[in-house]
Amino acid sequence: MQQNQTQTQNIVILISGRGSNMEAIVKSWQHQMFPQNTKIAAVISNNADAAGLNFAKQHNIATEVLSHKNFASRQEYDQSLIKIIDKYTPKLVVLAGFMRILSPEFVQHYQQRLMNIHPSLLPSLTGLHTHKRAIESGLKIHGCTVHFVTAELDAGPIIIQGAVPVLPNDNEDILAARVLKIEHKIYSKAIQLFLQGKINANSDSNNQNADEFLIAF
Ligand code: NHR
Ligand code: GAR
Repeated sequence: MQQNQTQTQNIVILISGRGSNMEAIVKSWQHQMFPQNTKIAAVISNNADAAGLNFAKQHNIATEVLSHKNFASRQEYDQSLIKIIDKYTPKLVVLAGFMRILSPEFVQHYQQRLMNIHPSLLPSLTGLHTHKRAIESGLKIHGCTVHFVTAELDAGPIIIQGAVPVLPNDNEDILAARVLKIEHKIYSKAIQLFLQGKINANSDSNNQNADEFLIAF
């Protein structure tokens, strides 16, 4: 037990592009928002051109690229991805703008320790192009959700949500930027709660932290 408490809690972050959520998490780590024994062990991308890889390198975080284009099936890709991720013995795997749907086998392997951020107030607006759809459907409130990942897309247990208004002159980009600012806050908060042992993927007791679970701006 003693050993468990002092053992490093490794985080592996998966990205596909810009990586601004990953940056926000790295900055939170540098500002010691997470328990002392936390380490951001690696940033992994399916896309060699992901801008976020440069930021990770500059911060001396290990980076890896595994392109899905070289694989015949999703299952084979996911098995190779698992091998790379597991080199870093993660306590938590974080999807931060990772744009590949993950197979049930992958999700099972990281059961209870796989998180995603989705740019909508789930269960509304699952899938892609959420900001456009929020505007088109006339929503007045929109936002983002951190959830544990299950095999069913965007349907795993919700950890924390942040809400923003949709304003009359919004377009997709303006709204996306307003939501993104909140994403950067709630993702670190969710990771903090998890690494502090305050939440898990199958507990109603998550609600005991309810005041920390909804952030509105
Ligand atoms: N995997 C599972 N099993 N469950 C979830 O909830 C997942 C997931 C993988 C990624 C992030 C996600 C989101 O929050 C996520 C959640 C990509 C797609 C997608 O359609 C959908 C949802 C999410 C990420 N991807 C296409 C694909 O064929 C590729 C699109 C592209 O390359 O631009 O994988 O919304
Ligand atoms: C974020 O808005 C994230 O919520 C969204 O992509 C953006 C990635 O930005 N994720 C999805 O749409 C998942 N389907 P980032 O690379 O700057 O973190």
